[in-house]
Amino acid sequence: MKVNSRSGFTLIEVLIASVIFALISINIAMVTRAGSHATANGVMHELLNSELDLTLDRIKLALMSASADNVYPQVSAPASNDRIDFNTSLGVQSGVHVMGDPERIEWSPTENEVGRVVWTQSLGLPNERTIQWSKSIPTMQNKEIINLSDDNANGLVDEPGLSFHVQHASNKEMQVYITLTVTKTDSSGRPVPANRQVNVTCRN
Ligand SMILES: [Ca+2]
Ligand SMILES: [Ca+2]
Repeated sequence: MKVNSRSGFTLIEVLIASVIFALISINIAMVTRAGSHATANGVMHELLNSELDLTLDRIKLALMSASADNVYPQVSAPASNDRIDFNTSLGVQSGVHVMGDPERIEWSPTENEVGRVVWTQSLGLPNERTIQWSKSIPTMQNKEIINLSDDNANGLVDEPGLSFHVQHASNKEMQVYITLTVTKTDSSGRPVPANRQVNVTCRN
C-alpha cells in the first residue's frame, strides 16, 4: 500500500507563495494608482481646455462689437499689452453712432503666482462693475521670459499671460489678437499650461 509522505505545504513553498502574492499585490496597487493618476490628469486637462476656450470666447464676444476707433492701446506685434479698453457700438440714432459705456479687459494680479482675467463694465462710472472670467493666468505667456526675445516663437516679445495686439488689414479693418495661457496643477503638483491665440475683427 502506497503511503503519501507529503501532508500540507513545505516552508519553502509557503515562502514562494507569499513572495508571489506580495508581488501581485504591489503590481495591482501600482496599476490602480497609475490609473487614478491618469484619470485625475485627464479631468485636469479637460478643465484646463474648457477654461481656455470659455475665457477666449468671452473676450472675443466682448470685442466683436467694439468700435475700432475706440480700442486702446493699439499696439502691433512684436509688442503687446495685458489690458485693452474699448467702447461697444450700440447702433445709429438720428445719423449719429451711439457708443456704450467704457469697458476694460485686463490681467489682474492675485496673491498667488497666477493672476485673473477680469472684465470691467462702465469703467470709471458710478455703476462700474468687475467680473472675473478666469483665475489661472500666469504672469508670462507659456515658454516666454523677460529677455527682449521671442522665446516661444509666436511673433511677440516678452508677452504677458494675457496679451492683446492689433493688426490693420489692407481694407482698413482692424483685428485684435488675443493670446492666452491658462495654467492648472496636475495630480503630482506640477503646473501644466495650455495656450492659444485667436483674433477678432472690430467694427469700423
Ligand atoms: Ca513670444
Ligand atoms: Ca522673452
